[in-house]
Amino acid sequence: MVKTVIAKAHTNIALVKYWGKKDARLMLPQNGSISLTLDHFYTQTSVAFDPKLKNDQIYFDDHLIPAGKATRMTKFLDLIRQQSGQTAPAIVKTANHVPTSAGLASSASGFAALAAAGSRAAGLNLSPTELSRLARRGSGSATRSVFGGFVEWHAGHDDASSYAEPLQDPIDWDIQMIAVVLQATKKPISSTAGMARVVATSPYYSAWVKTAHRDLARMRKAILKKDLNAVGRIAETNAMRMHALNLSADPAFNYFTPDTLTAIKVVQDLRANGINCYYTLDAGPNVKIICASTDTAAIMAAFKPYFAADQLIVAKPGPGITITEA
Ligand code: 2P0
Repeated sequence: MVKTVIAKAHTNIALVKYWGKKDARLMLPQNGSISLTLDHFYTQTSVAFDPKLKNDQIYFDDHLIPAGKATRMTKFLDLIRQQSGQTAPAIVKTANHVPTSAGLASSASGFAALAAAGSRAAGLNLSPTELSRLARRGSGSATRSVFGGFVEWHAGHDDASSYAEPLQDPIDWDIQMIAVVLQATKKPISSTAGMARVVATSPYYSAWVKTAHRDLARMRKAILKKDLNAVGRIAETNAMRMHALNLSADPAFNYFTPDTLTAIKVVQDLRANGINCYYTLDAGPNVKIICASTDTAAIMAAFKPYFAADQLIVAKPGPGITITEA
């Protein structure tokens, strides 16, 4: 009988970023990273291996993706088949639960959900660490989406040693993110290609790796002390250093839009006025504000002259992956 397995994985936002690989095949990062898993944005994916199928069939939001347009996912299914001995093609149905056109749909939640549903459907019963290692082969940031709360991905030096584990979950103190969703423009360069260019051409890359190690140690302490200001300060500086790498690449690139800079300025002004909030940015124009829930109203009010209310989405810390068999 064909077994269908459904997995739900939440996206995560890095507070100390992953930006560069030392092994592209094994997806080993140059440095470790720390993230916060969010409750608001997630991917739900079902997988069934069925010998009656001729090829893998992949549906995104009920639309069948034409063969050849989902090679990253079919290659990942090949990896699951290789690990499990399963030989049948798979039917995959996946849906991203993010606000329409938020641009926050992420390979992190996507590959974490596919790893969990796919491995179980293929007959594997992986431990959380093994699942994190498998998700890593799909997309680096997916390594962390296996877990909830604050999560650290240990860079490691080979396939066995590069995995994530929870740093703090559940989180019993007041920290959240507000995503500022900006007009989507065409991404100048994918994350995968952007980070590869940076590693190959930025003269500052070795300084990044050095400061990232320092940031990891400081971030672990800040999380342990439940110190919002320290978490925010370290995350903000780390994010801007990541973007400085992009500006220092050859050829240079960046993910900012004019609205990105407006949102950053609003956060800086709020802070100058005594509201403890900080920003971080990933490989896109959206700004994520790190703050306490008690400051939500003040932050919303400050953004109101510049952005519509529906461009601001409050996200709380979210849970780790869940797997169910249909
Ligand atoms: C992160 N980002 O740590 C960093 C910060 C974006 C900025 O991981 O090539 O989709 O699939 O491993 O994970 C986005 O890149 O790249 C990312 P691949 P991924 O969250």
